[in-house]
Amino acid sequence: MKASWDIFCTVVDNFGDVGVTFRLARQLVAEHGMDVRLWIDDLSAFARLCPGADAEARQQWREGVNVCFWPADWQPVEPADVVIEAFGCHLPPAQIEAMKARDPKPLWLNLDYLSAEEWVTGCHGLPSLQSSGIQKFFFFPGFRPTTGGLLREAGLIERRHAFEQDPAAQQAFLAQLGVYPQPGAQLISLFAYEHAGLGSWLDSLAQAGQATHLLVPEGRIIGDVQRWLGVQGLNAGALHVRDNLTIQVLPFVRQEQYDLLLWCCAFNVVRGEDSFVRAQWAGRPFIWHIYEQDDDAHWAKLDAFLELYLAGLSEVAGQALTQVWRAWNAGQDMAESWNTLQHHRQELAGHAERWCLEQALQDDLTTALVTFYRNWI
Ligand code: TRH
Repeated sequence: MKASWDIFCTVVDNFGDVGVTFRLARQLVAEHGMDVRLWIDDLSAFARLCPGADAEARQQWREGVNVCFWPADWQPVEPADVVIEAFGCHLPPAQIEAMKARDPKPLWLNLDYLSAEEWVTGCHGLPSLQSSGIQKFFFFPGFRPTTGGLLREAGLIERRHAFEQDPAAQQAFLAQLGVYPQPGAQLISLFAYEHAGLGSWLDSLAQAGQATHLLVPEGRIIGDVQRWLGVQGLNAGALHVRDNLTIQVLPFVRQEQYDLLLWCCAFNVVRGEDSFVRAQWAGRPFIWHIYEQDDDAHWAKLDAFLELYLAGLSEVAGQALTQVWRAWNAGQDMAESWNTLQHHRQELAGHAERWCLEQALQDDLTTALVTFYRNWI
């Protein structure tokens, strides 16, 4: 059943807000045949994620999605069948009036941030009556069956498995990025926020017995990398070798290519929300650099995820991973926790794949949204 969808996205900062909503919009179109308008208030973030996009256009079609600029001086438009406000962004009051006037009323959903906290299961899918007289439903992504699940495109895990079986495809992808690792070097990707202890981690990698080729997409961590290297102006393409560590800066690639990058690496450092989920679909051990919240609420989120994720790991491996994640997120020295973690890499690798397959048994978030709409009408 075809329906029209409006997704509203405010770019708070970085790429997560637009990354999640564009991924969702594309999947609604490609896999469910929906008509989707994606309203974004800052198209410059979108243009980074979607090369070729026009940061000035009021309206443009991208991968089947009608991408529209959401201006501050909003003029109401005919509302779609389903209206999603992403991450608690506030719909323009005039648009809410238009929704009120529509017959039939649209389904109004607030798509929340991802959290593994238990309270989410009790709130997922709950309605709340708004002063406009329309109900708004709260939709929570999550890791438990009683939540909305995670964004996952159809066939994603199968595509990853095929890529893993195809060294030529891996080499060709890396060559496209100008990456030619030494035989035997482990690949690690680093997409993180600023980290005061980063130098200690780079020291550990440089002094390790095994060679590491570290791939760093251009972004907020570059300043810390520069400081450690004692250089300035690191740009995409830069390559520096210190002892057993090669550091290479990569351009920001499109979302599909970022997946391939994660799949090529033995270990990934990710952040925010969307790259955090992609690292899990990559089935590799990873560090999550969580988005820091003013009231320190992120620590409860980190611990809630670890509690779920560590189930099935040996106690020592679980402790080692917890220490690495906590030290990273506190900006602390990484040497001791990282070196301890190396004893558990094999166990962590098996566990990451099992976790991925287990999570993939659940309906993906987009399917869950479509099902919610079908059950609502
Ligand atoms: O960029 P993030 O830190 O985004 C966010 C925002 O800060 C947001 O306000 C906050 O709410 C949220 O985190 C928790 O991290 P995230 O979510 O991982 O988004 C990054 C996106 O960029 C993701 O869609 C993957 C994509 N990406 C690429 O497409 N190419 C790349 O080369 C890289 C490194 C990332």
